[in-house]
Amino acid sequence: MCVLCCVVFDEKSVFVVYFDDFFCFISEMGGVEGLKKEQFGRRRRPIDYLLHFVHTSNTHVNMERTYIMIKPDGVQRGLIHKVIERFEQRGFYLKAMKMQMVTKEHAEKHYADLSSKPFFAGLVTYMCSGPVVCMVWEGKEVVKTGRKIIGATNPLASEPGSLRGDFCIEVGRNVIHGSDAVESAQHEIGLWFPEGVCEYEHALQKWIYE
Ligand code: DAT
Ligand code: MG
Repeated sequence: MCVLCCVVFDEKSVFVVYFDDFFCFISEMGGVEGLKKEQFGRRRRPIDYLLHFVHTSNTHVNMERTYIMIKPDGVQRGLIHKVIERFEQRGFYLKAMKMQMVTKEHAEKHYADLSSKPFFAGLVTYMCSGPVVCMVWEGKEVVKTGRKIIGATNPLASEPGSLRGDFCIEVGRNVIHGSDAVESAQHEIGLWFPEGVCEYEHALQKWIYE
């Protein structure tokens, strides 16, 4: 077996491609899960697989991930499907999802940057008042676009057509959370999904991205 090439997508993702007459292996180096290996049969030439991998890779340079959370009021009001629909129909990929109760400590960590605000205690109580639905969505500029889909913090200032603009009135019952920057998204995804997200091939990639 010999090394075909080494592809560096960003500082977190280095892929080494090995091949021989029979198989092509893609090894992800430095990932938390260790070696990720995929095996392909005789009929697929390694170079075809490499091109396919580059085109469909979820570590494509323009791809981002954001942390989206349906808050307890959104869950109780039956708005889970509305949130998923808006992100899914736009062409973003769902990478992780779970429902859970939130502990006070976890809510305080999530909103740590707001700890000095007078509404902080009420915000934490609200976040712990029922289950939330936690999600990771992926796509080109999904952080910024996700914020547009969600709308302004104060629902009364949110445009109709945004989730907050369509489904709520009060800032303290604004249905949904979305990361506000790529860095905060990375931090929040780590906080809510320490187990990692679901890595899979996106069948519609070439119909959504050129
Ligand atoms: P966003 O959720 O749009 O990112 P944020 O991060 O500034 O807004 O605040 C987090 C949450 O805190 C927000 O969704 C609702 C609550 N909040 C913000 N400002 C508030 C205020 N002035 N009074 C009451 N709750 C507020
Ligand atoms: Mg925020």
